[in-house]
Amino acid sequence: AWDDQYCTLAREILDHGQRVHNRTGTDSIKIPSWHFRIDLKDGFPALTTKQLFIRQAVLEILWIWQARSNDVRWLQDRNVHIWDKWEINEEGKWIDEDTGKVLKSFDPSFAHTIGTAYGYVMDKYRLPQRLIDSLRNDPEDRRRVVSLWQESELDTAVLPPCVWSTEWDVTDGKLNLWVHQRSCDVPLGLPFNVAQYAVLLMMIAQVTGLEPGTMDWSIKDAHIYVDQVEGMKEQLRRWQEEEPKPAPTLWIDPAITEFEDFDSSTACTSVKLENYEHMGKLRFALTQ
Ligand code: UFP
Repeated sequence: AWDDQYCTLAREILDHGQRVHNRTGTDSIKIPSWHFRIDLKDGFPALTTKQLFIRQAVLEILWIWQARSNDVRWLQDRNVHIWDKWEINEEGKWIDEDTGKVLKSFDPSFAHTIGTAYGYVMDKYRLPQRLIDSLRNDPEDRRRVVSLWQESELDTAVLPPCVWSTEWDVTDGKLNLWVHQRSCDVPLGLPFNVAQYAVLLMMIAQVTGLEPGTMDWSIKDAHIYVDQVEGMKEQLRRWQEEEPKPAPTLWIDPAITEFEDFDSSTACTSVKLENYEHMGKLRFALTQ
């Protein structure tokens, strides 16, 4: 189960990780790399040892892949505030929330965006359309790499992409995905990232007439920030001591045949997490 894979990684970091400094000023405990595989036939990967807020995760992936936007107001308009700390201000500055110091300067035309990252790159290189065209017209293709890591865009981005590339193949009518994450906040980022790419895999499979298959996930620098350790220990306690919950399923509106038609309004009505039992919320610090 996904909770087992997830908690095994967290256990490994706490037991064998190294405490290190990093640019955020909050130390992390890290391991160099990790890999797991999720088969969508085993249910939807929403953690049950902690409540997942799927609406925000789905809207973020639609912001990047469907709206192909870098504008943080798009998310704020839908009551999603996960990118607020990285929003470039009116003067073109990205500001440290605690000290008020300028962390990076941009052309003021980038106001209210995250610079040339994520949705900006998706749009500039027309990556989603190329992927869908290839899946529909050339299922045997072995060149389906979608890379957000574009060297020439990095200097003008607030943050280089964390989940930075995906590879897609079709085997026996199934769409399989490989995700590369260069840096992984295991308590906050990973449950969110896994769920949103699972949703994306199911959406892309539906509009290309394929079955969702497996999702491989490879991580460099898997870490837990030191101010997240207590929360993580509580989650591991739930995993070991409480009765496991069954994996939920994800309903996707079967009438939708084009990726553009998935609902990206605040209500996010095209997908619904069903039979989701979980052990309740856990709060973790979000490091800027
Ligand atoms: N991070 C994730 N997933 C994401 C995202 C950020 O885990 O989707 F956008 C975390 C990883 C790291 C921090 O803790 O955000 C990015 O910092 P850095 O660029 O120094 O790796």
